[in-house]
Amino acid sequence: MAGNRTFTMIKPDAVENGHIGPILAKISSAGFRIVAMKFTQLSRRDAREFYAIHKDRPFFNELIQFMTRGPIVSAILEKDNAVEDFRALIGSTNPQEAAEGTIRKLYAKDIGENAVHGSDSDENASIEGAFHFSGREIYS
Ligand code: 3AN
Repeated sequence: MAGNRTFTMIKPDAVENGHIGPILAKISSAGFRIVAMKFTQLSRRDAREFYAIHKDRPFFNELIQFMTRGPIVSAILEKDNAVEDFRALIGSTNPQEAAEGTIRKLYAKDIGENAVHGSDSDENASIEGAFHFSGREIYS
């Protein structure tokens, strides 16, 4: 059975461009409940650990530079079928391929600066949520 939580970040580009409010409104009106949230900034060490799976990809350094250049909003979201439904709400990694009305279509510039993160599996949602939040920061 699909899990009911996912993890997201509103990335530095979207924060810089004043899109926190509109993105949270889309998330809320799509039926997700926020169970943890913080405004924070990733250190280089945090970002390298969070994105360790991409460490051999050619865009890794660019990704770390981007994700640490300013503040982000990180959150854990709850909804039935959360991971899949949230991936649908944000759209394809490359905003040019994202469906109309998706968060990336509306707010992302390109495949690197793509406004939001969404976990790609229940297992990663759990790992990523625990990376950003301690137990007492998560509403239960
Ligand atoms: P998603 O965020 O849609 O799950 P992943 O996991 O393939 O996509 O990539 C993680 C992050 O790495 C992306 N959100 C994006 O910021 C960055 N990224 C992915 N592909 C590229 C690329 N070709 N060039 C630059 N950055 C990339």
